Amino acid sequence: MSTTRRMTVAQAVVEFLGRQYTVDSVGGAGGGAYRERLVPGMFGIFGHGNVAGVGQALKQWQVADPALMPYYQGRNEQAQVHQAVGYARHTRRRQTFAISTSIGPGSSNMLTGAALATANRLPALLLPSDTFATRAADPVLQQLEQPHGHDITVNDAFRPLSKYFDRVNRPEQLFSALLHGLRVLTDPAETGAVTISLPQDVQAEVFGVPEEFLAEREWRIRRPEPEAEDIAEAARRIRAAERPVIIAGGGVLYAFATDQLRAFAEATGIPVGWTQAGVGSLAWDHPQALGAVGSTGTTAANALVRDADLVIGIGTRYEDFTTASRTAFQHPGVQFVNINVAAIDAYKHGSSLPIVADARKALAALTTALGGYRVGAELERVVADEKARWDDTVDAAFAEGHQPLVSQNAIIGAVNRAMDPRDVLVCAAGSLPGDLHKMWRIRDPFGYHVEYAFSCMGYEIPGGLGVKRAALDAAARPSAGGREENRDVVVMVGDGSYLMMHTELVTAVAEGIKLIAVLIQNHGYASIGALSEQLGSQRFGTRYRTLDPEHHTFDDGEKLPIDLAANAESLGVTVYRIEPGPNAIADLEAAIGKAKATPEGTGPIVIHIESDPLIDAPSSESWWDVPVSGASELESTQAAFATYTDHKSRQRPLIG
Ligand SMILES: Cc1ncc(C[n+]2csc(CCOP(=O)(O)OP(=O)(O)O)c2C)c(N)n1
Ligand SMILES: [Mg+2]
Repeated sequence: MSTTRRMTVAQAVVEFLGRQYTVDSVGGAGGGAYRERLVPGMFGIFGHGNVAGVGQALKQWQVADPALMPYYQGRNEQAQVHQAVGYARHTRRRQTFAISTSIGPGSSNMLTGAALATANRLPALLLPSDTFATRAADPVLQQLEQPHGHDITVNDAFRPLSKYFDRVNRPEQLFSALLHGLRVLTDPAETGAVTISLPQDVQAEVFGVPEEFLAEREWRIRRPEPEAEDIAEAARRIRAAERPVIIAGGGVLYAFATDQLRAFAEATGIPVGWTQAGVGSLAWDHPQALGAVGSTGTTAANALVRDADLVIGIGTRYEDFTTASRTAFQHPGVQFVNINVAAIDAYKHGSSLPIVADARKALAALTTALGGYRVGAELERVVADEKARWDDTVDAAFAEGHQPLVSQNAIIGAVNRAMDPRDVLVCAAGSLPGDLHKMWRIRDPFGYHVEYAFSCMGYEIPGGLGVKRAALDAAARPSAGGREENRDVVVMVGDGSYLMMHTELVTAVAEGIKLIAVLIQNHGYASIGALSEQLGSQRFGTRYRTLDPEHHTFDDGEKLPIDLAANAESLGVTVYRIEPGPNAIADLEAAIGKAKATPEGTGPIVIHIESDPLIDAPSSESWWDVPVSGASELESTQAAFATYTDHKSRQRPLIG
C-alpha cells in the first residue's frame, strides 16, 4: 500500500526534481559508469506568479536541506535558459537546470531560450508560471486576453518551441506531466526544451502525493546498437568508394565516440571534417583532420567534400552551413551513409543509407566490419597537401599585424595560444563563430562550445557561465576522484552581442565565478556588414554610428562615445583594457594568462580589445544561400545578383 504525503504542487515539483538521476554506461569519471543529478539546481526570478508557489517550496527546502534543490538567481529569464543550455552541453546532455518564472513577461522572456535549446537539441526544463486555472482573478495582472479563446495564455507560445509541453491545470496532472517531461529531457533523439506550465493558483494547491513518486528515480541514457544489416551495407559501400570522407557532428561528442572515431579514421585512412557542434571530434593536428566543413569551413575540408563519392555523416544535422546550401557535394554519384541517434537526421536530404544508432557503437561495429580496408595512397596525398595549404593560411592570418587596429584573425590566434588545451572557448553570434569554426585549433573534446544552431546574440556570457558552472561542479564532485581538473572558460563576444545581453556578469559577480570574456569592440556588426556588402546592400544599418538626421542614416556619422569596459567595471567586473597599437596582441595574450592565473572565486574578468571590422577571415572557397534582390536600382545589387544566380546553379535538391 503506498502512502501519500500532503503538500503543494510546487513542493512536489521541487522535491521530485531533487531526486532525479541520470545514469549512463559511458562518460563517467575515469571512463566508468555515470550517475549524477539530472537537475542539480533551479533558477528563478520571482513575481506574483511564482513567489508564493515555487518560491515558498524552494525556501522550505533551503531551510530543511539546501542540497536538495539549490536556488540560483539570474538577471533575465532568457539568460537563465542559456545558462541551463551551456551546462547541458558541457555535461553532454545528462544534466540541466530548471527555470521558474513568473507569469506574462517573466514567462514569455524565456521563449528565445526555449527555441535555442530545441534548435541545439540540448535539454532545458522550463517551468513558466501561468494565469489562474480557476480564473478567480481574471484578467490578472500580466494576463493576455484573446477574444476567440479564454484558455489561451502567453505560455501557449512555448508549444512550437518545446519538445514537450504540458500545463498542470489540476494537481493530479503533475505526475504525468513531470514523468513525460523528463522522458523527453533525457532522450538523446528527442531532447530540447521541456516546458511545464504551472498556473499560479495550482502551485499553491494541496494534494496527496504518493511516496513512490518522490523516491529516487534513474533515467538511463539510451545508446542504441546499430542493426547488423546496416553495418554490413555501410561496409560494402565504403569498400567500393574511392574518395570517402567523414563529417563529424555534435553526436560524436554526445556519444563519447571520439576514441572510436579516431580509431576508425586511423584504421581506414578516411579523412575527417567537422560541423560547428562537432568541433572537438578529433584534434586539429591529427594528419587526417580536415577541420571545418561547409560555408564556414576550411579549403581542405571543402575540397575533399566537393569530390567525395561517399560521405559518412556521424551525428550531424546536415544544416545549411554544413552543406554550403547544398552546393558542398559535387561528385555526380555521391552517396550518404548517415549515422545518427535521431531518425530525423539519419534520413535527412534523402540519405540513401540511414543508420539510426549510437555513434560510438556504430563506429566500433564499422571498424570491425572493415577489417583490412584502407583508402588509396592518392587520397592520403590529397589530404596531406590540402591540410598543409590550409594550415599555412591560418598561420598567416594569426600573424597579421596591426593596421592600426588588429584583425579579429590575430585576436583568435592569440586567444588560442594563450588558452590551455583543456580550457573551453564559448561563442554564439557575429563574425566570430564562422571565423572560429575555420581557424580554431582544437585540442580537447570539451574545448569548443559555439552555439550555432540558433546563433543567438547574447548567448555568449550566460551560456559561458553555464559551462563554467558545469566545469566547477565536475571538478568538485567526489566521484571525479581527482581525475577531472577544473577548466577555464573563455567567452569571445562582439560588441553587438555584449550590448544585447551582458547582465549575467552580475550573476557571476554575485557568486564569485571566474568567467573570462574577451570583448571585441568594432562598433557594430562586422559579420552582417560583410554579408551586406557581398550581397550588394552596402553595409546598410550594420554600423553603430550617430544618426545623421538630414539623410536619416546611421551609416556615416561619428562612432558612439561608448565605453563597454567602463560598463563592465560598473557591474563589479575586473576589466583589462588592451591599448590599440603594435603591442595589442602580445598584451592580449598576457591578459589571458593573467586572468587564467587569477584564483577561482574572485569573479568574472572582461578583457576589452578593439579590432578592425573590415579585415575578414580567410575564404572558405564555399558559399551560403542568402537571397539577393532580383530587381534593383543599385548597381552593387545587380552585380551581386549575377554572382548569386551562378552559385544557385550548383545547388542540388537532394544529396542522395
Ligand atoms: C538575437 C539575434 N538578433 C539578430 C541576429 C542577426 N545577427 C547575426 S550577427 C549580428 C551582429 C553581431 O554583432 P557583434 O556581436 O558586434 O559581432 P560582429 O559581427 O561585429 O563580429 C546580427 C545582428 C542574431 N544572430 N541574433
Ligand atoms: Mg561588433
